Amino acid sequence: MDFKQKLLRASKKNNTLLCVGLDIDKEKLPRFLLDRKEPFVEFNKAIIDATNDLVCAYKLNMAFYEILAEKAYDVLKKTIDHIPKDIPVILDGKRNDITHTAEKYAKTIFELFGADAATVNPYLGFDSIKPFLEYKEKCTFILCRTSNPSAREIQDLKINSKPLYQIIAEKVMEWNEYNSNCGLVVGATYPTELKIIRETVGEDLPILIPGIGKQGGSLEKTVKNGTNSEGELAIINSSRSIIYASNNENFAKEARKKAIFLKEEINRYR
Ligand code: NUP
Repeated sequence: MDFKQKLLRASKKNNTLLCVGLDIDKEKLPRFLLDRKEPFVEFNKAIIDATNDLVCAYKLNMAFYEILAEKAYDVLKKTIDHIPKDIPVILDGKRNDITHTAEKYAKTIFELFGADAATVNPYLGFDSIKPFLEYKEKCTFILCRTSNPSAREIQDLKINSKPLYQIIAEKVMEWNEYNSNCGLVVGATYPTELKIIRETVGEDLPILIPGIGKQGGSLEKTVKNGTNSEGELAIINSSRSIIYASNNENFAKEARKKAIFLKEEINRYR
């Protein structure tokens, strides 16, 4: 089963477009967990157990793991191993390079960690992304319009009167013919651009959409502009507002409540 099939199955089974972001952070973790032997693994397992019937995917940003130094890969691997096998895992590293280096990044993400999807940067062009696309059953999400305030600085630059982010979307459609395993990353904080991008790429491309919750993206516009005509293939990520809903003993229960709320809000607009 390839990524898109796995995503659509999980999404249908749980009736959801919600992706929970497991961005662990010592500063935000419930204090009482810090005395435990494996606080981060324990935290992630509790969040996964409390939310896996509400999500279509989990996303782990590598930054929050690598900062754990020698424990990083252990926590990352144990977390991924705990995620039910029918739910896709996106490893968000935005890392690619010249071909022979990119091959190592792709191998680490897809083989060592067994993730179902990765995020990469389009700036280096096709040969930096091709090693990821060689994994035919996996998905490679290419940054198109990021959610941060300075995104306009580069991504709105016009070439022959077309903004760069739109050119990237068109380019990815060319790259995608290789194996049909590309997706795009588009921030919820830019709903107008999200609409243009969905129109540009059509019905079949999954779009990973971070930026709701703490970053302030509109949920209604995200759903309406980011899904295809069947209300599918938008993966709407929320990290901090779900996993840090509470930092008490009841943190997992509160995360579940927040995830239910977001899942239902999203479904209202589908
Ligand atoms: O454009 C992007 N914006 C963004 O926030 C691309 C991303 N990959 N992200 C990531 O999504 C970000 O690094 C973090 O892991 C997550 C958003 O987290 P939160 O704002 O929901 O807490």
